[in-house]
Amino acid sequence: MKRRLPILALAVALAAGAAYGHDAANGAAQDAAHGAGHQGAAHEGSAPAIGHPGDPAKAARTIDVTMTDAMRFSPAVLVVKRGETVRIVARNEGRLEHELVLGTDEDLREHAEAMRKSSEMAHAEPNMLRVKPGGKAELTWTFDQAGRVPFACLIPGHFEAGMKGEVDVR
Ligand SMILES: [Cu+2]
Repeated sequence: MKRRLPILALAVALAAGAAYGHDAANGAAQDAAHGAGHQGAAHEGSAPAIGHPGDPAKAARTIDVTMTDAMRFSPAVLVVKRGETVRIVARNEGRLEHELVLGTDEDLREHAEAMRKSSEMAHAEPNMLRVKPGGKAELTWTFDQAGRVPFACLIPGHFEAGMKGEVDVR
């Protein structure tokens, strides 16, 4: 098993490159962030961009997302207004567990890597939800800045299969 990890990591790196390669500017930013990543705070410069946990009482609306064993979110692009607090309700229509994690591309990649090293890694953070087959879960988030906020299912194999989407903050 251990011998396979570098190959998996490479495959994921390639997949991530393919998935995000269309955005050259973003790719350059990621490269820059990667280069600077070990100088200090790992999330410096990236954390504020995705927003922060929202107060459920202030959620202006609910966005429904479905998750499937085809390793897709539907819709894959969620449009919100800058500053808006929304409740994201995810329904799992598959027979596998799925999750939805908000984060920068870099954060998601790092998190996916950690998940592969410890697939039973238990975690519960405000920026994520995990849904059992046939179930639903929700999170409330405030999107502070215009731009794209990626999200993905980081269960091993799912991220690599393209189970990702983004919030388009306008
Ligand atoms: Cu999944």
